[in-house]
Amino acid sequence: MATWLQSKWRYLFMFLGVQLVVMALLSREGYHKRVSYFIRIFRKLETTATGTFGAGSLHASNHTGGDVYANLSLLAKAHHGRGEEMPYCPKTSPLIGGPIHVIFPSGLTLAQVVRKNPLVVRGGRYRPPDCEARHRTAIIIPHRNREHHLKFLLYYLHPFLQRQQLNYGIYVIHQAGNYTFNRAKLMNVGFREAMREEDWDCLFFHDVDLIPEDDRNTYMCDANPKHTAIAMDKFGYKLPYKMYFGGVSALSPLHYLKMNGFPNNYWGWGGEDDDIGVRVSLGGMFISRPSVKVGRYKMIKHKLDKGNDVNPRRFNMLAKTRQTWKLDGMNTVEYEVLSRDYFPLYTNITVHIGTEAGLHATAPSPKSLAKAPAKPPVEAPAKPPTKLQQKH
Ligand code: UDH
Ligand code: NGS
Repeated sequence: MATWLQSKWRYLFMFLGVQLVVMALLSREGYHKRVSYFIRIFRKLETTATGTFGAGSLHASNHTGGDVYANLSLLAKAHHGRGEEMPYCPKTSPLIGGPIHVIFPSGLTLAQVVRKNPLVVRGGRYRPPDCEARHRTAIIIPHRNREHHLKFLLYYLHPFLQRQQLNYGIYVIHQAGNYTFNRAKLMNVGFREAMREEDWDCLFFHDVDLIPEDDRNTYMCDANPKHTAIAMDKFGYKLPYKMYFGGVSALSPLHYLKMNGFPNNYWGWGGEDDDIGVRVSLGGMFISRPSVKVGRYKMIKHKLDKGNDVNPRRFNMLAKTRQTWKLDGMNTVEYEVLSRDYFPLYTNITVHIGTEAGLHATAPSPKSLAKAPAKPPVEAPAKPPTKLQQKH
């Protein structure tokens, strides 16, 4: 009995000893990490509760990704002044961090975004302070009445592009007036106006409500036109259909001209992105895409805008892209720039783009436009799946 008791105590002591050693190791290695883990959880709760970007939460990150501003404060310190002798930036930026934590709290102001981006200069331009960028990218954003979305996009996009060590500029192409919105025509305007200012080697056509969630999704052009918004949260982070070309795409000036730019005649919602996708192949090119792991975007939820009703003619128009792409596009775009403002975070170009009837003619009656030919489309090159068609 005594021997049994002795061995029982021995095992108990051994067990306690092991526990002590484990605890000692844990507190040496992991104490700091564990404390900051709990602080992060605490901060996340705080952010959700207050719904604002508080001083702490701006730096918070969690398992869904890191803080898009992490590392960037080092850049300001590394500023050498722009001498002739700057080396090229490395082929892969050392600032890239992978997944980004994206949230949309209500308290953010544009002034805060300006303060967070001290190296961005007039008109939303940036060049890496310590190396010569290998890529010059213009971001073109079609816009009307979406200031609250623009604020979030700017908050995330500026540091995202700085982490990629790009020479970049952000252009917001603002449609003047209340006539039906025309996303693709605004892109044509953006292309011409941005190229007028600088010899950009890549143009990103970017919806205002899509926030990239991984900075390995590099905003540089490929050998073929690139569609980058391939995994959006609203589509369950999957491509909704094979020919989908909406949301965000990247083309070099050469790609753009090869396909005669984008169509000018899609007024209202839908179909213009499918037309652009078809133009890529009609121009003798392919659609390139990043992997679904990095081509991830979070969409800022919203309803269909006033002045952007679903275009009832889109399927008939799409069926004719093969006949129309050379007759309508960059070679026929007509518009009038009403103002050009160099704001701290972007260049704003407000533009008059007219109506279906031309730049100065009175608008056609909505009834006459809604009339669709009785015959169904003969050829529907970029026909999306029935599920999506039925949704509209
Ligand atoms: N845009 C504006 N203002 C508008 C309309 C569109 O700025 O009034 C721009 C903006 O950049 C937007 C893009 O055009 O991100 C595309 O328009 P959208 O966001 O309305 O299109 P999306 O397909 O969303 O992303 C539509 C939501 C509901 C569609 C339901 C159709 N049945
Ligand atoms: C297709 C539209 C596209 C649109 C896509 C996603 O059906 O323009 O749905 O729409 N094509 C036509 O209507 C011909 S979404 O789910 O984002 O509203 O981009």
